[in-house]
Amino acid sequence: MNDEPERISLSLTDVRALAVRVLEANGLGPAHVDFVADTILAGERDGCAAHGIYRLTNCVKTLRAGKVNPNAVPKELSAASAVTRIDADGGFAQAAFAAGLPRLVERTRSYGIGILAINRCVHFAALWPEIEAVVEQGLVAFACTPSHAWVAPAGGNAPLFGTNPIAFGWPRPGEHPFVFDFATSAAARGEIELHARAGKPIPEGWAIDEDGCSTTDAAAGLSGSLLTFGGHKGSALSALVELLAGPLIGDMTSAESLSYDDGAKASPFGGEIIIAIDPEGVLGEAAAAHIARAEGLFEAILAQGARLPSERRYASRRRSAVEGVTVPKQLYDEIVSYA
Ligand code: NDP
Ligand code: PYC
Repeated sequence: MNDEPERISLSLTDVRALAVRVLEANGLGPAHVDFVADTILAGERDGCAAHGIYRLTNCVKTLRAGKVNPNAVPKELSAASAVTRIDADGGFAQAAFAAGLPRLVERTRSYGIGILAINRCVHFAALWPEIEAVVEQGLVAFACTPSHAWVAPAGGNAPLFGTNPIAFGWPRPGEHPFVFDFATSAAARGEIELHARAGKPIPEGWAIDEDGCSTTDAAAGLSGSLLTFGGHKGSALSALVELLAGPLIGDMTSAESLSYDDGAKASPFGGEIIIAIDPEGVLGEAAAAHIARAEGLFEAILAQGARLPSERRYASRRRSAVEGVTVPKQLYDEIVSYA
């Protein structure tokens, strides 16, 4: 007997149209709908189940709880250095990123390095869309954002850190960029939520229950604490995310974001930092030769039979452009009911 849940097929056009319908029905303003729908589409298209149409459930919860400004107007706060600061006005992060990107690129080309600090935004998504947009300009990119306090520090037993993703991108001539993007928890919370929905156990090492005991029960892990990846190493990186995208840019930590949430279970609220580096700003005319030389590193990784991060995602992107995607019918029906 096949106990896998029923799935339905959707074209990418269907996915985007569904996202637009749900977002509009829940009051998201016209200046934001396309940005958010594109992010939902990109996640589903690239096979990121926890950050595709499933995210519409969080977007709707956040809109209905009044924890996002549906008509936010991002504003530039500073204009005179390598640092671009955008106040997202309490809106979803996508419009604020779009508002800041041209300035980030211009400043990075002028100074060799640039920072885009986005304040007061709701970030519900993966970071690789931001990374890809920066790397498309020939720049090296790093990004991170805190989330809600769901993760215990290594050696601790109660939630303090967010799932705190870090992402990095490197331009590759004639190839998709080298991009990695991962939570500093052993797995993203969205991934564990999907296990809980499907009634599937999670691997040991992802979470502890409310009593601090190791658990493979996804629901018990969600109400307890998630764990960092790599023990003290992931824990330190998670602290780095809290600091760089929190106090350094004058914004909230994950604990402050959860407190601001006040039980609404909305998406995290706070800051995101994106750092861009122009290889030409570092090396001048020699940059192209060194970027080409970096290809040897990727070839050596592949020569061992290992794969590059994002390879699975790019393959999914190619496949879904032809075949569309399949999503669990129960999730699809739930999302349709929000429209
Ligand atoms: P994964 O552990 O699934 O993957 C993380 C990265 O590792 C991806 O770049 C992935 O590439 C790569 N990778 C996975 N397996 C291999 C392998 N065998 N060899 C080489 N590379 C590999 O991600 P997480 O669960 O940690 O995070 C998922 C998403 O959740 C991220 O996009 C993150 O931004 C998002 N997130 C967002 C948060 C927010 O607050 N906005 C909070 C937490 C997470 P590939 O995709 O090709 O498999
Ligand atoms: O999966 O941990 C997560 C997450 C938090 C915000 C967006 N995704």
